[in-house]
Amino acid sequence: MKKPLLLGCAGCGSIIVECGFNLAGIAYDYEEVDYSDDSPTRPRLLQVNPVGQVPSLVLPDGKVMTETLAILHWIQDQNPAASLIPPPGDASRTDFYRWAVFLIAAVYPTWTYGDDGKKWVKGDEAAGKALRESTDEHRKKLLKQLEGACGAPHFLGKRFSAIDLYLAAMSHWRPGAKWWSEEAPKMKSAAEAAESKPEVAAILRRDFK
Ligand SMILES: N[C@@H](CCC(=O)N[C@@H](CS)C(=O)NCC(=O)O)C(=O)O
Repeated sequence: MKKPLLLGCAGCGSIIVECGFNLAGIAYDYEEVDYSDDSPTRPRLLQVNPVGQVPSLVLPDGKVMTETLAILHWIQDQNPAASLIPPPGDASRTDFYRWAVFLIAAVYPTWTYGDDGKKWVKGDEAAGKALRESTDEHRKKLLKQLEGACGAPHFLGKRFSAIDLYLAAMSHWRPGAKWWSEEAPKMKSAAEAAESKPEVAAILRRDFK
């Protein structure tokens, strides 16, 4: 049977989706791409996703899906036993929606616009550096707000969810593990609980040595 094809890059947001596939027991094909402007694989990525972002997923019927949260919903639909999204009627579902969307709509873009800041300010190195610094600071505020909402042992409390996969991946990105341990210890624990799952560890240990 044809498998979904995931375009991703090591250590990027595509690992969130890889963990989701593993937890749902769904096999997928993988194609490594580099989204940088001068990369030889960028044209291929743009062909699939005009925004030039990973993850980008080609479904078995040829349809394209982008956006981590949309893809995680698709994975959950393929295997309703996967514990990525609290089912309808579950008390934690409203919190899941609020904070999962907060992660992708508020937190994730702080890397998108800060990673290579000069790209968004017509190549101006100094303005790019300032953009990176301000988005890095803004992210810390957002993460602290999330920390205030974080339960134990998982973000939603007793229930593991895809939010913990975001935390597991993002805790390896700026501002890094030391900041998370000191400033967001509850979320660091939830990230570690996710990372202790073999399906998640296999991906994270592959990319973050
Ligand atoms: N909203 C997207 C964000 C994806 C994203 O920003 N991916 C990063 C890599 S971690 C990327 O492709 N960055 C390149 C760019 O935005 O140009 C999602 O949730 O999938």
